Amino acid sequence: MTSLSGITPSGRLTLGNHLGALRRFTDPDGFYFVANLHAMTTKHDPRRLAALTRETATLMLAAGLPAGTVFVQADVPAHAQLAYLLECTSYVGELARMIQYKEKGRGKPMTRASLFTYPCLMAADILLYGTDRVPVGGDQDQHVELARDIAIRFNREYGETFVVPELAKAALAMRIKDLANPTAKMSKSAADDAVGTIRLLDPPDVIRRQILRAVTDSGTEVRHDEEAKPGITNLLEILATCTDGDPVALAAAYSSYGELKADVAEAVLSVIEPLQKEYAVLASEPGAVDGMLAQGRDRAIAAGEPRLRAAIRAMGLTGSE
Ligand code: AQP
Repeated sequence: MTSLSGITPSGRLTLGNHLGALRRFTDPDGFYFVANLHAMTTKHDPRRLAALTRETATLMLAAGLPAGTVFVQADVPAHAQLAYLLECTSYVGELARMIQYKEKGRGKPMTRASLFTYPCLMAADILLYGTDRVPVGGDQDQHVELARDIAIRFNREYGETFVVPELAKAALAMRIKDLANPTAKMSKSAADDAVGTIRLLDPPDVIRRQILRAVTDSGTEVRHDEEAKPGITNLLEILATCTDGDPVALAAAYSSYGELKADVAEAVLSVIEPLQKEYAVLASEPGAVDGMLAQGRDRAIAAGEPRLRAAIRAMGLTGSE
């Protein structure tokens, strides 16, 4: 089984990125990449993108992923090459139906073409490595379905080339919410100074303060209730995820919001501080990080190249026998 996942360097990584993704990247033979090509679907600043790409890659290594499993997407040209071939097999109609495009780009004159074709790049990411199961959150289901359709159509029209991936739904559809607005997802592209977003590399005292100031709900009872108590429910879910506990059972242990917040702060820091220590070590050894990323790049190139070549041949692009 091939496991593959990417993180877009569209902001400084958050607690949500760690609990929902990084921490779950556990396959020592997996392919984990910084999806920097995906970070250009909206206006971007090249220097900031380069800095965020490096920070994200270093955090992935700091989280314990072995050298050789982590790479930067743009370092592996096959992603963009295959994406173009897949664009040539996709229809404007199906891309126009993608919710993300409809919500973020349709009808706006300055929408980049790459926002429209982004699902083809995502299909290339998946299909290049023969990925059979794609573990993604609910908001990406539609894109994985499209990757399946593209693979099936390609195999039918040009011959058996791609593994058709299955959508692997997460057992717990985990969504860490913004601490200041607990009905919205915590997102890395929020403003840098957004108080509800916990950044993995913020100083511990800043993180503690943010948690102690998290928006709570009316009343005083600590209860897991998404509808009536979204703030407290979010804090319980963060605590449960950090301590491998059960959010509903954990609620019974608390008689005040203050006690709960204090424990959430300690639990979050017990997850984040070791990560920050490892990050500091790696950040002080840029040559070592370069070496690990080069290993990841070379392994990804070697793994992806045969399937790209097969697609090129199948589409009649070689010009030779
Ligand atoms: N709040 C969250 N709770 C749980 N998991 C989360 N992830 C992101 N936010 C949360 C998971 O992190 C990975 C990152 O994927 P991505 O970078 O391609 O994009 P995303 O899902 O759109 O992440 P963000 O942080 O919300 O970025 P922006 O603000 O750019 O849209 C995914 O596995 C995701 O499930």
